Amino acid sequence: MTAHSVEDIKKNSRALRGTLLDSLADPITGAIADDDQTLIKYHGSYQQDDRDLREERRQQKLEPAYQFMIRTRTPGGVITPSQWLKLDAIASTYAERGLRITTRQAIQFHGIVKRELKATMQAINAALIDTLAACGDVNRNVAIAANPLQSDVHAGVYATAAALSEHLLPNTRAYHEIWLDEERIAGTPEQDPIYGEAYLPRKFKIGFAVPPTNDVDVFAQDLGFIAIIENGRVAGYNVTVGGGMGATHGDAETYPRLGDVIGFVEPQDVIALAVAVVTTQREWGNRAVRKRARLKYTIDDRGLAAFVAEVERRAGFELDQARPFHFDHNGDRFGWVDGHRGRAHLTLRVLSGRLLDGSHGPLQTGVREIAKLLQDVDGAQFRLTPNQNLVIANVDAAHRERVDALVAAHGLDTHVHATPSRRAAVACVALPTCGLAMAEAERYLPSFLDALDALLDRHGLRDTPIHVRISGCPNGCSRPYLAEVALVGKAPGRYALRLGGDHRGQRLNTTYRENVDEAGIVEALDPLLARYARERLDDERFGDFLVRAGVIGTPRPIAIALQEVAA
Ligand code: SRM
Ligand code: SF4
Repeated sequence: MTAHSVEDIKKNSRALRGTLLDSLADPITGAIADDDQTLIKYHGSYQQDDRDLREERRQQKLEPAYQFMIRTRTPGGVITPSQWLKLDAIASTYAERGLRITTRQAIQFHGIVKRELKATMQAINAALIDTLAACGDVNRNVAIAANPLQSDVHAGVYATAAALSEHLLPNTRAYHEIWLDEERIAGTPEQDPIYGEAYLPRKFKIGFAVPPTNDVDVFAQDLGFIAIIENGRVAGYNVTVGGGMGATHGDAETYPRLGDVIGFVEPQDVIALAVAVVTTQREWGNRAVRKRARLKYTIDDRGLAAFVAEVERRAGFELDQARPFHFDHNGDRFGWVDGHRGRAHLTLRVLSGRLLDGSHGPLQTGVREIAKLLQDVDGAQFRLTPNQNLVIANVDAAHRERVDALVAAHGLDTHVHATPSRRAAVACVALPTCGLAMAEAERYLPSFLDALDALLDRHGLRDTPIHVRISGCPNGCSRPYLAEVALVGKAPGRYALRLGGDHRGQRLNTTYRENVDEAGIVEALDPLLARYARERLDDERFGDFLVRAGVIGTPRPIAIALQEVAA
């Protein structure tokens, strides 16, 4: 529990400084002061404790095993091989459990102790990557279609999105003073023209999708941009607002929501439009009730038409009519894809995004070796995907075979032999680090997938892709409400089973069983998969079948206006 309300902490923080310097210097405890626990999020870090050790330490009358998670700000998850080598060294020196690719294309380091926090931050910055605004009530890491750079289209979308990410950074030197030893300037703290002194009412997320792939789950973003490609160039973007996943079990006031398509902007208007949306949410968002403070609730409380009118007033222009688009899936495409100018891109499967040497193979070492191989190859890139996978992008012909050899030698080739469902599955971090986890997710995924594979085998569905996502609580960090089959943690070993998402990220699933263990999940899925195997239409996906067959009742409608513009 923090001593003050989040709103007070933000307002009194002196542009995110708080007493962080004192907290870090305090040798008595591995923790930082309560209010600073809120503020450090804006610097890209969370105070956590190892929950596996909680009870043991309590019995020993020791304080919890305090440690910190650090999250990078890496728009679109783009990292050079040289930067990767630095991040890899940081993981080995300061963190536990390797490098963790997140569902928003960042790297998370877990298990950093307070006395090494500053050195870790400095090492990240020495790799020319920062962590500012990776968490907190500000715009977070901008998610960008991770499709390999097949064309100049992707490069253009990336440039627009990266510029927006920079534009929406909080205006403060606090980060540089606290972590990078920049000299402190006396006097009044900086004014922030976009965020003001109280920042946003809640976190804010932006994603750029490039059809036909919806890997960023654009309808789960507070603000989404869907690239409209005409004559081989980005003509502009359809704009979506009001997506979000988080909910609380048993509280109808909170719910996942799909974004609404509200119109079209040209590329040069993206930043002005985004600033108008952000500042409208800053003024209109619910600061009294934090669990109702996301943009999705602002829109539902005020009405979409009023919200759009205010955004247009602030932007100084009207949105054009949305243009047709079509998504065919929200997953990743694995293996090699040829790009332009003789370059190729390889998407690797990384189970739950965790790159660590261990029972799944020397995965961290393998990626390190690939980074060493490619560090001098002009334009070679690593890209983290929003499904927690890794793209080795822009590989020249001379290096392809050697990349393949390293992939095979280090067990990074699961995309070759895993079932389609195993390749597409996503799980959030959950235990032992997430303070909000009610059940396992990342650590449960491998054994749940074994159970699922056995079920699929029984019904001859081994090669049929079914999108599975697990979250350890209803906050929905794996975006489970969009999956065909989702487990949402309720208690240790128990989940809400939700069914009927559409594999394109355009339809929310619904609860099928409220509170079941693995046996209950298997029992529920078994007859449905049997029916699906018998009755499905050609190429019909499991989620679509469940809706057509009336198994899961009427799902929430797909996003307003999507019906009219989806091609
Ligand atoms: Fe998340 C909070 C992990 C993507 C919705 N999320 C957390 C915290 C920081 C727990 C906490 O507040 O103490 C988790 C840290 C766990 C740990 O030990 O590392 C956490 N969220 C993650 C990551 C690492 C999940 C993953 O396995 O990859 C993702 C990091 C993204 C990033 O790089 O920025 C992550 N979180 C998401 C997403 C998906 C997305 O953004 O596309 C969502 C759903 C979309 C949304 O925001 O609506 C999401 N996280 C939440 C929420 C619920 C917010 C809400 O509106 O109710 C919380 C809790 C909160 O904010 O109070 C939360
Ligand atoms: Fe933690 Fe819940 Fe997010 Fe999973 S969904 S990382 S358990 S907050």
